Parts: sequence; C-alpha cells; structure tokens
Amino acid sequence: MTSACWWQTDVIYQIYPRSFLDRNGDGIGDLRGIAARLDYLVDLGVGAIWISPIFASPMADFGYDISDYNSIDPLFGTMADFDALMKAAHDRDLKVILDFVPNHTSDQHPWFQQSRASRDNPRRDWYIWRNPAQPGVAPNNWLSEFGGSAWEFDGLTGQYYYHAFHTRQPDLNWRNPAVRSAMHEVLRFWLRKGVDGFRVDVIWHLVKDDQYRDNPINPQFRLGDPPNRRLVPLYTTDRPEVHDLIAAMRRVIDEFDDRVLIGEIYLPIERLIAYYGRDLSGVHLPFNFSLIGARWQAQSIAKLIDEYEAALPPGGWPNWVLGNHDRPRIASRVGPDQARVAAMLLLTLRGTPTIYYGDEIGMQQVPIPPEQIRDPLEKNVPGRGLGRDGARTPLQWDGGKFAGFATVAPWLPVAANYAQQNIAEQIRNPGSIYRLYRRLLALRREQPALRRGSYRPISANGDLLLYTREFEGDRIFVVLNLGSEPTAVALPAESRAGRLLVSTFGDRDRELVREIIDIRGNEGVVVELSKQAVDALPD
Ligand code: ISL
Ligand code: CA
Repeated sequence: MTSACWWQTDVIYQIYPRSFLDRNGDGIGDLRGIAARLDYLVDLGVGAIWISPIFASPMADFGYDISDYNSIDPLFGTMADFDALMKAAHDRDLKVILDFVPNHTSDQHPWFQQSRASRDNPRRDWYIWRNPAQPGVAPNNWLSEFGGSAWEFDGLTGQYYYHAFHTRQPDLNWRNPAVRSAMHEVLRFWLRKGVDGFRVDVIWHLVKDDQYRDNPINPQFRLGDPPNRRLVPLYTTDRPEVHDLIAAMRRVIDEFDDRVLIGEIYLPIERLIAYYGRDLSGVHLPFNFSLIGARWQAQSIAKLIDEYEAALPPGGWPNWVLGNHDRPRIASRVGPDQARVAAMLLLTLRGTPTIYYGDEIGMQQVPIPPEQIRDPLEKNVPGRGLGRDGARTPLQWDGGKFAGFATVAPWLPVAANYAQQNIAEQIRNPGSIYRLYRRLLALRREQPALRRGSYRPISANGDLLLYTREFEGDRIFVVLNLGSEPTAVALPAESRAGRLLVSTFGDRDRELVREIIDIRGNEGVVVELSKQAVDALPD
C-alpha cells in the first residue's frame, strides 16, 4: 500500500448526539453542542466523527425511526446548524460520518402513511405487507428484535406489516426499485452537502426471504437470552441478495471522491467478511464487533485477532470497535483497570478504530431507576439486562451541576461519580485514562507502524497478549497484561533493546528496555524496538 485513505488512518469517534452536549437548555444534546466541542475532539486526536441519527424522527427509537431523511430534527437544531457544524468540522480537518438507516422508517414517514392507507396505494409495495396465515395469525414465525412477532396487524387493510425492530419501525421493501432509488437519492443529498460517509444501520437485515419461510428453532437458545434468539434468523437476515443492494449503494458513494461506507453487521467473522463484497464492491468497513462480545482473556483475544486477520479478503481493510450505544460500556465489562489495556489494544491493532464517546474518560454503565428508563427495547423486553440507556448517559464534561452537559436535568441521569470522573479533571491529571487515550492517538499519528504496519502475533500465554506492528523496518512491540499479577517479558527475537513509548499508567515515557521488560499488573506498554544494543540508542 503506497498511499492510504483517511478512513484507514484516522480514528473514528462515535457521538450519540442526545448525550454529547446540550446547548439550548432542554436537557438533550444537540448539533450546536457538538460544534462547540470540536476543538476538544481535535485535541483528543480523532480524525472523524460518526454522529448517530439526527434526522426528523418521532424518537420511538431515539432517531433510528426516521420520518424525513432529508431534514434535521428540531430537537437537534436546524439545517443551518448542520451546515455550520460541517464547515466547522472541515475547517479543523475533521471528517463527518452520518448514520444512514435504510432498513426501516418511522411509522410516521409519509411513505408509510401512504403505504398503509390502502392496498392499491402506489406506495403499498414500499413496505412488506402480507396476508394473515389464517384469521388472527401472523404470516409466519419471524420475531422482532424488540420482542414478540415481527408482524403487526393493520386493521384498515387487513394485512400485516413486517418490522424487524419496534412496531413503529416498519421495514422498507428493498426489492422494490423505487425504494432503492429513493434511498440512493437520500445518500446523494447528504453527499452533496459534503458529508464524508455513512455508517449504515443494520445493513445485514436489508432484504428478507422472498418465500417468507419460517425461521428454524435455535437449539442453542438459553433462558434469559433475548427472546428473538429463540429462532435462527436464517430467512430474515444475511440473505445472499443483500450484497447486490450494498454494491449499488457503494456505487452511489463512489460517485463522490473519498467517501466511506461502513456497515453495522453483527455476524460471526466468516459471514462478516462477505460484506467487503466481491472484489471489494461492498462496504469499505464492515464493523468488526468481535471485541464487544469477547471473553477478556489473552488467548481468546489472540485467537479472534488471528481469525479476523486470516479471514480478511485481499485489500480488505480491518477495523475494531470496543463499544457503542447498543452495548454495555467497556469500562463496566472489563473494569476500570483493564479499560486502559482495552484502549491500548484498540489503538494498536491493525485497522481503523472506533471510540465510543465517553470511553476516553472510562465512563461506566449508569444504573437507571425504573421510572427513568427511556429505551424502547428495555420497555418491551424488561428485566433481561438488554436496556441500552446505561451506555447512553450524558458525557461528563466537568464537576459542575449536571456534569457541565446541560443546565437542566438531562434526559438520562448523569453518572453519580461525575464530580470525580469528568473531562476537565482528567485533562489536568497526567495519570488519567483520558491522557492515555490522547497519548495513544498521538502515537498512532506519529508511528506509521501503528497506522499502517503489518500485525504479527508473538504469543498469548496466561494473562499476556504480545504482538508487533511493523512498517518499512520500524517495529513496535505491544505488551498487554490482562491480569492483575506483575510479570516480566522478553523482547521478541531480532531485537536487543527498545524504548518504551507509553505505558497504560502514563509514567514510563522513554524508559530504555534491555532484553527484559518488567510489567505491572493491569499494565500495557508500547515499545519501539531496535536491532542495536541499548548503549547505541539515541537519547
Ligand atoms: O441483533 C443484534 C445483535 O445480534 C442487535 O444488537 C441489533 O441488531 C443491533 O443492536 C441493531 O442496532 C441498530 O439498529 C436498531 C437500533 O435500535 C440501534 O440503536 C442501532 O444501532 C434499529 O435501528
Ligand atoms: Ca438541546
């Protein structure tokens, strides 16, 4: 690879807009809030922001239910605010990635309003309508991710419509060419405005079996699993026809220079990599969520990295995600000490990393009192730990009231410990996780080996995960201690010395290493390797 694209070398930062910063005093984050803190993001060192949906929406699923794809929801601001945000971001060399939600619309979208009006409405076939199997019985056994049948009966016309998620999120019929071209026009609308790309919501759901066959029973289903896991989603997701739909979307993206298409895909690695498409005609980056579900254990992680690296198609660029607005916070999954090790892993692996807002200060799951639950998933399928509100709480900017996020009570509670754990405090504190994130992001920009170098596994023994990254003779050695016991590590073969570039504790900068490195419990270090002996190293 001689030159690399921005989406290969930059780090992406996910903003959940409701929770980033409120600027107009309604307790909900907005576009002006984002614009006000672009310098914070530049200083942190990320190169792109992905903003979860900001389009007109009744907010049944907090913006993932869109009623007008070409307008900004007033809750977030105006189109002028959006244009100003774009300009301010580009002035700072920050890319802007929007969230494209093509699988379903809101039930309030005019298309659906028309579609449901009568069986012969020209938009009827824009959604998925079926007759009852028999009176009062859904067309087949397909289940919604938000609980219950995926079919909702509409009395007016006596048919059911399909919704993979909320009843208020009817699925579009992507087999209909008019739907495809309308959605392509949506992409062009924002591309012309200069957006740098899209993260495409549930892209593997886009097309369903044309014979509407029943999904098979899942023998692995366990009590307490999300209820839709009762069935294997064989006929509802990951259908072979999806790849042509994605290739067509990609061609729209390619009408414009230098844009990126990212797919949200929860599939095992062997299925995931198909979304690069034949001859890389699919998405540039099929989101790799394997770390989100991983057991936090050196061998398991080494294995999933190896499997992923081995499965990538020629020219397919890797990517890594540690957290998002649908999954429990990394700091709660692995604990605050290992959250630092996780940060080092995320930012030293080969491929584009995505950072979820707030993870840079180690934000944890916030317990949500029952009366404050907002998530439709938790409301529909209560008490199974599926609720997503705890990972969507207001960003803790400072120790002031409501953590500096808003001047009134925010839409979700602020973490109880915000007075100690907040951005302002962590900027001041050299030992903070924020400072570690910033250092690692700077290191990625300084070191081509981290940005673009090859990945080579060294070993995974006990709690230690070791690998190198290499580019044109530069070698970087990464040592991650996933346990709490101190240990020592020998430098890999062909290197006699090294210089420590960063420790997760933030206190060993530029330390020289002779053959053996002492590693503390829960410590990770990045070492620049040298073929020369330690005495020959420059200061
Ligand atoms: O099926 C899953 C994992 O196997 C689910 O996690 C689910 O498909 C995933 O969370 C989809 O998420 C996206 O689409 C939803 C929306 O509620 C989420 O916030 C969004 O990220 C519907 O638009
Ligand atoms: Ca607001």
